[in-house]
Amino acid sequence: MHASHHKQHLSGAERIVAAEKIESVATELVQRAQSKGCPPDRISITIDALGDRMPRALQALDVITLTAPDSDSGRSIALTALQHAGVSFHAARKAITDISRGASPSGQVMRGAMIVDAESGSRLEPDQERGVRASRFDWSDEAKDDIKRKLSAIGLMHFRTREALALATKITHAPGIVAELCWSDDPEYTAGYVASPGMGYVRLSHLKKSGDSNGGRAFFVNAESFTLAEFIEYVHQEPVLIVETGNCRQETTAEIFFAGHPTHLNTR
Ligand code: WAQ
Ligand code: MG
Repeated sequence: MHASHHKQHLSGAERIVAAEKIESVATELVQRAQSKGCPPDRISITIDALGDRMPRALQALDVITLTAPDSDSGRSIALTALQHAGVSFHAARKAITDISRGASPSGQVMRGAMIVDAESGSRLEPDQERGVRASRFDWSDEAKDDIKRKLSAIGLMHFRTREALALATKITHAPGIVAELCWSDDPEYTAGYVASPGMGYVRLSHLKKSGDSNGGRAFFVNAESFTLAEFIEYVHQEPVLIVETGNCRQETTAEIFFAGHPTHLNTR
């Protein structure tokens, strides 16, 4: 589902469901599109048959929250986390700046994600206005119940966390991926995350100030180990069903967390 107002992205959501659930899920998605503060003037729902393409079964990333009481501390920890994941200081800082300004060339929120060279910081997505949209991912019914329970136990009840964790899990399995950075474009939702195959889903409760309607996503890639076409095909087309959950740990400090991840910091 994708909802917009005057061609500006408002909200979107992705599902993988059994054929007999199509009607009820489509209704859910329309309700979702209309629940935004700003009423959309366009809601599109695209329904694709997966045919005999069996979804890839994945386990969700481990989840941890690092203490970040304001957006400055959150962004500074995100910068460190990205460097731990192998993103250069320059590329990480540039992506944070791009998202905070509205990453499309016209300075608006993108509907999809930037693809960023983890070393040089160059933008690689073919359409910088729109970005690339991850699609075709969802939780299995059992894993969804299980993750709701595990996230609730650490105080995380919002559907956004669950959906972002699903997206991040798909993306960390993409060919050539190094890390992902995200924060919401919802002005009231200040939380975001850095995710990588080695670190899991590292959540920060503040990556922007309340009231700020800029948000976005960056997929950092190692340009030597991947072809753009293969990466985009995976992001758009590969169906992923998350059938197993990971660990969901209590909030801790960045110092404690990074001490347990003695990776080389990419300081370039
Ligand atoms: N694929 C690629 N990029 C996307 C997609 C997608 N399917 N959906 C959204 N984006 C981009 C787009 O630029 C949005 O502006 C931006 O990401 C943020 O999207 O643990 O709600 O749907 O509680 O606003 C982070 C969760 C919430 C933190 C993320 O993102 C937590 C969120 P939103
Ligand atoms: Mg949004």
